[in-house]
Amino acid sequence: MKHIHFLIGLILVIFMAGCQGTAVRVDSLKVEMQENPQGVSTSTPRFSWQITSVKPDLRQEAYQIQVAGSEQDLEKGNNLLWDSGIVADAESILIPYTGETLSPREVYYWRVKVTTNQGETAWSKINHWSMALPDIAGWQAKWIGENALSNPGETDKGNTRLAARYLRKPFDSKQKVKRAVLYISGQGAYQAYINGKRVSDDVLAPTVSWYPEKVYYNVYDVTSLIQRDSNLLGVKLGNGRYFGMRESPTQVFGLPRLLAQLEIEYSDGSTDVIVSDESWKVTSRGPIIANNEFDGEEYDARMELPGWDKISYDDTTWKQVDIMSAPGGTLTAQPNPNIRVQEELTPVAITKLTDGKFILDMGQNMVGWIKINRLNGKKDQPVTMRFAEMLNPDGTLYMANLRSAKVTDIYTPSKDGDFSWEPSFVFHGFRFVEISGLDYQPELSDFTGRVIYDQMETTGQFETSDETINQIFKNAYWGIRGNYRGMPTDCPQRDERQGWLGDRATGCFGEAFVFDNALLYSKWLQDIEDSQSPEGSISVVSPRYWTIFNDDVTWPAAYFYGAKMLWLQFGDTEPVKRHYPSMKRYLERIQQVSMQDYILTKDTYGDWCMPPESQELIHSKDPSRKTAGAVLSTTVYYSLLNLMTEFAQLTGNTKDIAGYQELASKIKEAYNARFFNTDSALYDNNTVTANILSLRLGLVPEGYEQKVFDNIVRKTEVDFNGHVSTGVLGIQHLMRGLTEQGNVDLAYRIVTNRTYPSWGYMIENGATTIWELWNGDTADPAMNSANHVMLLGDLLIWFYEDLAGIKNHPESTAYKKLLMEPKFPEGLSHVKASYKSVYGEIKSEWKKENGTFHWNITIPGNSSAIIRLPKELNVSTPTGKGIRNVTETENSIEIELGSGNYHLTGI
Ligand code: RAM
Repeated sequence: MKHIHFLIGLILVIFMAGCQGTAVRVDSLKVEMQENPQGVSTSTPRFSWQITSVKPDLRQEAYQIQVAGSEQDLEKGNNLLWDSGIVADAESILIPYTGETLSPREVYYWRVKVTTNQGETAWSKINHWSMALPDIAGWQAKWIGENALSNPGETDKGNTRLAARYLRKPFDSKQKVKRAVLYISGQGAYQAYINGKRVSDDVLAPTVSWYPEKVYYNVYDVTSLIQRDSNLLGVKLGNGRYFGMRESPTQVFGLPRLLAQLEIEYSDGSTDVIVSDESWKVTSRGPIIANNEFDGEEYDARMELPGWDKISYDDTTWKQVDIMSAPGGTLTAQPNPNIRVQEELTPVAITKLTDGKFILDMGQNMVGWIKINRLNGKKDQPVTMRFAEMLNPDGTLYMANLRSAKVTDIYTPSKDGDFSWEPSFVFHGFRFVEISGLDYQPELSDFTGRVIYDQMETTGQFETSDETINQIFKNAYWGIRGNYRGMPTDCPQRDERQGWLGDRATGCFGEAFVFDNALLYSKWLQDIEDSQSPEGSISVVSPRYWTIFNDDVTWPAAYFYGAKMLWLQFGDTEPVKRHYPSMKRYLERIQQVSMQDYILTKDTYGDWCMPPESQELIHSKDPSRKTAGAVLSTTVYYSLLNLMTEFAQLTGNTKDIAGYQELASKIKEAYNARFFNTDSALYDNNTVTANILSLRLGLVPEGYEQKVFDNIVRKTEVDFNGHVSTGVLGIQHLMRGLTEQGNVDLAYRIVTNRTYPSWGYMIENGATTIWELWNGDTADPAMNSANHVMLLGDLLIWFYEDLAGIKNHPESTAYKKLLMEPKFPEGLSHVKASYKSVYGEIKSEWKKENGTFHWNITIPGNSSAIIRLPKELNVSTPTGKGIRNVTETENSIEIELGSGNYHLTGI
């Protein structure tokens, strides 16, 4: 763009879509960031809403929230528990409740009304939420299960093996039910039924946790499932992470167990409580004879228990349940939504192998499982499915990178004829499925790929004129959602699947443009705190199913960066407040054990997964490519001190600030004395990572920035021929770093490369997700997943902030105010992006076409934007509604826009 001189005439078009009247509306009502949530545990739930108008420049000036115990009361304004009154405030997200004390279990109704610069809204529709049980006093239920390994082959050693438990409890409902609520936790995972119907579509519930500290339970309104007189509550219990997949290093906490409390309120005001206790029956001799997240599920239809989940079933052969010990952690209402089936795929091809097996191709590396819609089985002849991400050259499954994970689902028919089936307690990461045990060629429609991840909205779309970028975005999209399972995991396929911190340190920001991941990440930060050692060490895998206290810095940084992301992206300051003390403890611990002469010495993983010198290696052995651990630890620790300064300000811990700043400046001085070569303006051995971390994290002495940057560019262009040379650490800063110092063209070259090493090279080699290694096609399979997201670094942030110009203004959080300053790399002619922020959907689409420039922008209600374009474009001064201000500086023109739709044209 800088090469083309546009004369931009700015035409403002306000799309008066459906231009009936001038009504201002308030909608998208949320409590604790969810619509009508059940089981809220905070005593001060926070309210959010969005406002819209057909006219531009909509601003909230005041709001009024009302809360009552019933819809009728709220409508009439009677017995209000909270009437905020008219509060003169522009804020429309996360406003905390300050009314009368809320009671556990109760349902509350709320509405909001807003005064804007365009007039008042009507009262919003009425939404509701329910409160959780009181922590301990609320529970009368006991943990129950079957406290034995009672089937052949079962073991809690090595590769664990255990059948699912089936539990049942008949109960009567004497009257007409007004409200029935099920509070339930089944560890590791449960599926609950009332009278044969699932209580929800959630799968693999509840969310994972560090059980010795925290145990989550779910809350479901089951009123409609209860029938008059006799009822049956049935629960299937799987192993999940509680009865872990491996005895070591993954932990086995104990045998599965259930806690359930069904509270019924009748129309006459009387109540009943059905709880898990010794009156329940259990069997582990059901059809799910094994379920293990790494190894798969085995289903023996000959052992089916037809009707076990209905009242009429005869359970005389079942045992009385055992009372089990509590897992230990605090019982807490789950704050984040559970996993669900979020999409379905039909396979694209079936091939027959010479040995009679079939290979299904899903056309996409996905995470979930295969649902068999209809297959013709033979009695006693198992149908076996194995899962893999890639194929060998001979068309068989490539299983070498799965390590000890057996990834095998088996269904054994009880009779000849059609059957359908899907597993209950496992998932796989796969594109290809090998099917054996069939005597005929099945059809594509016999199978459905069920794609699973945490229930959340897709918030971002992104498309450009460049096909490589588009496919990278698509691969990222599949990779990110494929690795959300109550925690962000490293990978979904091999015998690992852990919440590795380092993989998400910066990635979490980019992900937050594409997915509404706020509740997932705030829950994961709690897992990190729950996994912290008494000394303050952070486990680089959290929840610490693998306990690894390295006392290094680069992986634990995700704890701090994640909290900052939630604040910046969603406006949620709670995580910073909640975790401030434990973050501080960690920083102190690191000073004690790792800091020598103001250099942080401990580091475990280096610049993990940088491209090695030879393509079959996993890690480079060449010292000139490796960045010193102390460089990584020290620069990142320095960034944490600066973050803590911001956090201290936010949380009122201002007395800590001087200490952080003093330490930071000593570290900067020591670091530069030790690693900075002032003559050549390079750090240590001059890796791109060493230089870019120093530059972006603010350690470069004033005046040397350009020279350090020049070294980065030279190294990238000359030594690596315009390719990436960094691993997981450097890549967190590379794209933004190159761009903010003025070389967006080099960033663009890196992202559009199709040769090694690059994201495009992965695509060139058939990737439909992002690889763990730049050389994932040639490296040792010992650590080579085809579905990791850590190498995305800051790429998605760059897509949104720099290519689309969707960026927070430095003074703003949650995009209340944007600074839209798209960059125009040579060769890119079109970018179309959208992001559903907490205030509403932001859109940016620009196009360069035959010498003209077009930019469509949408700014949601109650937010605003400053757009900044280079002066050389000769932008003419715009006028019109929604334009708040125009400023010209020496090099740029800045236009301040209120909410609305705008079309800019340059000629
Ligand atoms: C691998 C994981 C993860 C990484 C660690 C250090 O085993 O897959 O991606 O964070 O190592």
